[in-house]
Amino acid sequence: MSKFKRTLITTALPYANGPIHIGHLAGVYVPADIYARYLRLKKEDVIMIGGSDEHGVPITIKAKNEGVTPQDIVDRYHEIIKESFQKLGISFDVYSRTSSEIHHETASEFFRKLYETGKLIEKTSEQYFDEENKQFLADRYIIGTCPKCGFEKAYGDQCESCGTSLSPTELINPTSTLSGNQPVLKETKHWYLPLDQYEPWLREWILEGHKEWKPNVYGQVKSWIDGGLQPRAVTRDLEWGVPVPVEGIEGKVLYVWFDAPIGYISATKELTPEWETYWKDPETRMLHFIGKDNIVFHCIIFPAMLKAEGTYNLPENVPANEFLNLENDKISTSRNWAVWLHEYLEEFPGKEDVLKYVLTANAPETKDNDFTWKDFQARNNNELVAVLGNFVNRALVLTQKYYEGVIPAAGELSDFDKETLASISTIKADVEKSLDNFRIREALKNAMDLARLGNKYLADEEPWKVIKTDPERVKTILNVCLQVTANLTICLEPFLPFSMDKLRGFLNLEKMDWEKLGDTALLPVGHKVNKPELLFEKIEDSVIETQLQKLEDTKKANEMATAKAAPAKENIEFDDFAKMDVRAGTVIECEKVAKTKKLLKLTIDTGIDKRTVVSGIAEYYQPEELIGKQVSILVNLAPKSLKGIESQGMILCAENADGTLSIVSPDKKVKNGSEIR
Ligand code: B3M
Ligand code: ZN
Repeated sequence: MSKFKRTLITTALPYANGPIHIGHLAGVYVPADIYARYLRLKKEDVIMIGGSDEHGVPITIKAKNEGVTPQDIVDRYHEIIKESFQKLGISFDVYSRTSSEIHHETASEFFRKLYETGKLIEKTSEQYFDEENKQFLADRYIIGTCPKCGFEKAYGDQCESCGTSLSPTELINPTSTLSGNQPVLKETKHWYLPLDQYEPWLREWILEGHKEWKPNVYGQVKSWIDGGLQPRAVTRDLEWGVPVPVEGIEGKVLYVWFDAPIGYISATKELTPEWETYWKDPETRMLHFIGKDNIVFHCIIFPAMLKAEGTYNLPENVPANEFLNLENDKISTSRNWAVWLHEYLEEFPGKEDVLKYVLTANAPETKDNDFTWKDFQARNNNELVAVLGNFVNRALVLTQKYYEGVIPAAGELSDFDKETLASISTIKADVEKSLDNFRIREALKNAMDLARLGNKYLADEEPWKVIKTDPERVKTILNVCLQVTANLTICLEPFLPFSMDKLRGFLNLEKMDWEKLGDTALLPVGHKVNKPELLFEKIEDSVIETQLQKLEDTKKANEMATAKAAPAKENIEFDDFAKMDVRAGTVIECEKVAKTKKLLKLTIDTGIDKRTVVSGIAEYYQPEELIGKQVSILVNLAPKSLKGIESQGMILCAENADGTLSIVSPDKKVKNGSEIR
């Protein structure tokens, strides 16, 4: 690890205003976890930091909407998030939270130091104020028309329709979401970090000094710097957050993006009294694992804060990922378009590693990527089950069958045996190279090559055939297979920790260090292995269909929520309306029309007569449930033949926003034939 003695891994602190979804996992926590596990396996000094980001305006808005306190909101989600991470096996050394006392102290102290050493600029500016509620409005509390695209509900900081970032004074017709009134501009004092002053230093440190950073990260940083940096306010007029620690200042808190990254420091303090070694010793290497929307904060603003403070290390690398989409659509909390971790854990018990595997195999490392349930199923069935599981299972079952589970001694090795065993070290080097360069997806592929190698070796050697002609040779074949299997428990440990634990159980083997990977005598002759179970299970189509149906339902619900009623038709006279003869009638017979999906044939007692009507409601009603039901029927509609049946009237239905039909019935039972008008 060259000039470094230890590694501090930070993972973006998720906002505690909603649960974790696969986008968070693929972007940040799964790759960070793999990397941390890898370093631990190499016996390096590493800690992995996590925690909930519990400040910020969206949390206060959610609290207001639910009529609870912001603390209630963050208490709720912090627990959900923490528990789901733990169940997935994300191996934080500490999972802290920014509403904690230690964090408030740490963040205040950090601010005070910048304030006292003159690193902040004090500036008074005009900001929107809600006179009814007597408070300054956070950007998110102001909506108005976007000056770029005309969308009427753009926020003070961003238009969600066209994506432009805005400042509140750019909005046309600004409105306070608290009172619904037009806010007024009023003077307020804030503290700013003069980012412009750090520009030359940032250029040198990153643009010159860190050309090795991922192109997506480097490119974004460069365009921010080239665009010109402006002083950035680090305080806000709000109640919820870390109070500004300046005498006589009230009703102001630290900007959430000022306090949140300091949360990494607070969490380290919570973890260990040695926290300063991890933050200040130049022999510590700091890595920030984040998603691409956090790049500017971790590569420009937080480093400028650290530089201003003066005693801290700077990040050595920021391996940020791009975004993961879900079934070709952007993951969105507000539209509920996501696979939620806590739901996955309930619906797929024992399949924690499968999710991590798929998210890694398909990680959005260099570009946005798409998660689909079909791909999830295919990767499980064709890779984890058919390659890894299959190889391991055959090797172990044959060992039981031929040698009662005792590792046989190898005879003389063939060239192919030697080549196979030698490949383990090559694969080890490949995995290391990929991981060392944060190419986690490639590293997983390299590691799986070992399973592919074993599987191919077994298929080529066919011990189940050789046993009939040359039983001595089979001992060698299985010894080779078992050594490969034992090596797999090391090679795949960072990626599939639960499964490798299980596999070590089958092999009756202790956990081994990375250093052992490549050793071709991990299982001594005479060692007894246990009876194996299946390492992975096939995922059936029906399971995937259930998930797709769930997403389909979400889509429908979203369409319903956003659907607008059609505008009213042109006016008519009462006489026009009176031409329609609508009556209450009762269904006395009902059946499906053969060879159609949509049609029902009904016999209706209209009070005038008993007549046949064909109606397109078969997808929404079972014939049995309609018998005896009173409906509204248009009785003077000219008869029409449908599928050879004459339909004498029409049953009135309300068409829902999603196109489904609902029969309109008299609210109380009335005499058949009653006129409806
Ligand atoms: N809470 C933003 C996010 O979840 C944020 C990260 C803070 S890291 C210090 O995108
Ligand atoms: Zn817009």
